[in-house]
Amino acid sequence: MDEKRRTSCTASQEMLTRAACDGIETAWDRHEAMEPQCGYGMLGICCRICAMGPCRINPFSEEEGRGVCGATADTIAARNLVRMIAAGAAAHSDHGRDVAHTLVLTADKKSEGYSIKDPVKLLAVAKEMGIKTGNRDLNEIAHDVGETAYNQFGQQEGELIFGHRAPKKQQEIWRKLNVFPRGIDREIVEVMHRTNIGVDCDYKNIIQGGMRAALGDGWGGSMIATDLQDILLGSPLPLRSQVNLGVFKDNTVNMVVHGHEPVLSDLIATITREPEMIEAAKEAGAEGITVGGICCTANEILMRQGFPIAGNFLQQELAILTGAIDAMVVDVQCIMPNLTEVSKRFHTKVITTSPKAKYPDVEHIEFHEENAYSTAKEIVKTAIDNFKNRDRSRVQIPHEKMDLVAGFTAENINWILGGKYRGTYRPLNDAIIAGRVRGVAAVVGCNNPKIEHDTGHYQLVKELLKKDVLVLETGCAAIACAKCGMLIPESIYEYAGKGLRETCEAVGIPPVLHFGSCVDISRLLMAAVGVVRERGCGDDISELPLAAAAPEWMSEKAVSIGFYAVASGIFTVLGVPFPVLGAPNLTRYLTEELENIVGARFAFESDPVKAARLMIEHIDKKRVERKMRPMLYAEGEGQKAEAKAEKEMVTP
Ligand code: SF4
Ligand code: MSK
Repeated sequence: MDEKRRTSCTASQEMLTRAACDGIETAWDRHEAMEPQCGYGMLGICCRICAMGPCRINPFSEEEGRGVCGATADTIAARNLVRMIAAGAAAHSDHGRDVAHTLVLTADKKSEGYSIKDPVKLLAVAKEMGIKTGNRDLNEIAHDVGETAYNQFGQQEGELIFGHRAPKKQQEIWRKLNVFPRGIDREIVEVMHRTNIGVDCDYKNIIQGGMRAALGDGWGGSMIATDLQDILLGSPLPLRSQVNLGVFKDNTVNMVVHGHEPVLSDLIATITREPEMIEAAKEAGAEGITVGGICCTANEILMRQGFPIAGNFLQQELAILTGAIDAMVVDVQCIMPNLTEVSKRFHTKVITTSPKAKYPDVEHIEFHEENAYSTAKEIVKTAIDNFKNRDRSRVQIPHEKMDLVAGFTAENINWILGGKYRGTYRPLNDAIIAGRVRGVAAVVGCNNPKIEHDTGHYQLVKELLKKDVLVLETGCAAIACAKCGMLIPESIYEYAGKGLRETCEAVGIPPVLHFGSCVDISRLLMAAVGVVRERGCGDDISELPLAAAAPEWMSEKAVSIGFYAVASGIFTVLGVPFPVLGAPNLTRYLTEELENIVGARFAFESDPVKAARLMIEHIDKKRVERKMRPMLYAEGEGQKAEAKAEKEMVTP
């Protein structure tokens, strides 16, 4: 086994070596053991939707293959794909629903430990929802906002409120295509219905249904999650913190919070700073409490409170391998079942908290808003109590940790760009139009052992920065680039082309902006809306010099995100192809024809540098279409930056 081919993160390499020595299996081992993976599955041409199957289509046959019912490869692959959208949209949206529930309980004074932390955003969202504000009590308004958001899930007819935030031109496209989501749950249910045996078998129509469900995620469930979390937990502001496994200390109680929903982890993190808990940790022989996050729960508590990040998706097992984790508290999504097995080899307590996600033989401390503070305290105490069981001779914490700046939002970037008294995207639009900044890229998504860990993100972003593209990130992509030192303002000297460097220097921002968790991709949509509204770069999102990528995606949620991005007009490159390549017409539809329908399409490219070039080509095409100036500085300027970066930078 060569750890260096598995990950470019040296902290992870160290833990993989340890795992190999101790005979502990990780996702990489299991992925290798799984090879060769099922070709039918990868091509998307197996179907087990009904009991006449499973059916599979021979991709090498000259004749068109059909399942027992007569379904073709295009029908089968399209059905499989949109079922992935439905599952992904359901996950994001259920997250949003839970936050709406917490907001209502808080407004009704039935929750413990929460309050309205951002009244300004509350009033803004209330106004958008048509809720009276005036002299009304904030809690009354919050109740109505929570209820209105709640009702968006079950709405049967009409259009989702936040869909009206999209540029008018895009909304018109959605109406014409009949993909403007009516209600969040309704579109998910309809996808499940349409993909039953013997319902929808026109792959284009199946994709239309999937797109509608995905838009209900991006402009519905995810956006509700983001906005209501800001109201409840506070809107982020830029802050500095640290990232990678080296954030843990051998003399503190170490807790990992992992998953996606921050309502509990935000409280847990807050409580670890309370004097009573610090005292309890000291009594247990520790010098304090360290909380490090994994996956998007990490991004949430980083964005709002500055808690450090321990790692991204593929580092969850590795965190336990440090031997220094006293408790790993998980909520929902992206939690590997194998954590239980790794934890058995150390003293680490894995604690599940959601009634929706239990693991066999794992301690379950169930979270309910009504006693959230008490539950959070109980969990912190459990971690403190477990500190005494740590075997110090087995502690091996990698040294690697890196500074990062996070906390950007569509709202605060407005003020950062425009200045204290004039919130505006004008300086960004002007920099794009003048050819200082080539365009903007959104780089998001997971890790996947099929792609060298973090390298997909790092190489792609490095190429974009060199060519003066401003990068906005969320999720595990942001964590990967943060570990490489790209999320600090100083990184402009190592990575950015001259025009981008000048722009970031003038404003004082890093060239890669951390916009939060996966549901916060809704913030990226709103940033794109901000650029459209500022005028000059395009009249809808599809006209902007903007592209997106998910170089290492793995989750069904990423399929939903990809579809709402494309349906919103954003060209999207995927490092791992959708499982559709066995369906030629569907593949052509997704990667070519969609552009003439919604203004954007997908591309599949596993080489991150080639993927970045596809994005740059797209951005350049949009610049030409808008008759923008050629780039201000010759290519050579950026190349010099890259040479310098390669000489000086050691990838952590
Ligand atoms: Fe086979 Fe058709 Fe049933 Fe799918 S729906 S398993 S293709 S018979
Ligand atoms: S956590 S969905 S692995 S980005 Fe949002 Fe990371 Fe992907 Fe989970």
